[in-house]
Amino acid sequence: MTASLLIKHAAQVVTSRGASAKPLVGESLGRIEVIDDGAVAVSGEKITAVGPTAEVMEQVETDRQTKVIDATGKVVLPGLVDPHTHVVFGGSREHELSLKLQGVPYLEILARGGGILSSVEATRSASSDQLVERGIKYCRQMLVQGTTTAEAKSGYGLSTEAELKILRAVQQVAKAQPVDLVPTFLGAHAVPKEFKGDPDRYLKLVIEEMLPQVVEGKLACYCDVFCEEGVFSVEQSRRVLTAARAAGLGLKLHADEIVPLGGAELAAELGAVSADHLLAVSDRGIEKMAAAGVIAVLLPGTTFYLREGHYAPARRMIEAGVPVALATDFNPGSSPNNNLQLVINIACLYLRMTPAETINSITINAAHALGRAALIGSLEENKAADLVIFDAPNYDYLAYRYGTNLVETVVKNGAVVVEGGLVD
Ligand code: IZC
Ligand code: ZN
Repeated sequence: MTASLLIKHAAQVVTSRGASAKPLVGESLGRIEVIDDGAVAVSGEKITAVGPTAEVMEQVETDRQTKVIDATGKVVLPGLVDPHTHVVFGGSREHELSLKLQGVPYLEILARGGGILSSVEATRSASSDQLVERGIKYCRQMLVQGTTTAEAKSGYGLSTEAELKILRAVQQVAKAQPVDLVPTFLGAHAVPKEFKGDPDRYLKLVIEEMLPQVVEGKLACYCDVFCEEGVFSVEQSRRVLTAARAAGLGLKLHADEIVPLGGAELAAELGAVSADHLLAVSDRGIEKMAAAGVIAVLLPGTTFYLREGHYAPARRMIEAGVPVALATDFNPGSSPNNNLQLVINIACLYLRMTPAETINSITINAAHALGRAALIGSLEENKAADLVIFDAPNYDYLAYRYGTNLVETVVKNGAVVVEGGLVD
């Protein structure tokens, strides 16, 4: 078949291939296939060949329509996958920075009606068009930084109408720009002010009114709960997730971020796809996640930004055989960052992960955390042609440099969508 796109002579093509059936665990997380002087051939939306340039050139035909990119001196990676974001929201929370610097804790800001609840006010009062416009802007920022697929949670509506408005906005944002979005219903993100002091009455609304409409409208693939002290307990989280599972949604959980409540154990018990955060995870929680194959989606950018002091025990989890993925947690409060390259830096420095481990964690393992590993997350034949060319001589360089966007070219479904670091 004639190639529509050929990328050749890359200093390194990093494939993350061979793990589409199951996420990488243990030592395999640190193994990464690197092809020197590598090439990737694309036909239409799919990858048709990956290998050394000389071999790929023998296999594929080109014609005058083939777009050829010489990637000499550059690194090619699978399109990055961000498996935990809250990308659709109204307003912003820069005013909380000074409170934070005065030492007011994150959960205290929330208890005072700020934090998530202030974003809820701003999201409720935003029009659907405003949410879509902002969502598109944030997705374009992600794209120029190398992200080609991201999760998108609701959770700043906290009423049936506003939660549906967000999830419909997610659908529209996904249609309007190249980043694919995987929607998650997070109606149980906080107790809204109308239900203050009565979380159970609010959860009844989430389960009996919101969830059926979300499922009926095919507006989400996953359901998530913010299981945290002062937000929702393990028992309350179980109630929401059990109902969501019965309704056919996959499960995720904000687990053991600040207080060790047993979220990891709950995620394992319910067969969740992922448990996210996990700074305070117990040894038992780690064991149960490993046994159940629950992916730990670690969000070290949030730990950095909240100055939580200690990071998730990534090394212990990797050694115990828990599959690990990394994400930005992009949101207006605890992580106003949507750049996965920065997450690589923080994960290497503070989670003590190797550069190879971090790359597998934002490609193939992140794709598993979104149930999309059959289609994306690695460079191999027949997968979607999602890839990124970095202006970097090798993949270690991505972990070494920080604070500069090294992305030069992004390809989504076979189309060049970012060129010379700029959106096409
Ligand atoms: O708006 O603070 N942790 N949800 C759970 C968040 C952080 C987002 C926010
Ligand atoms: Zn989150």
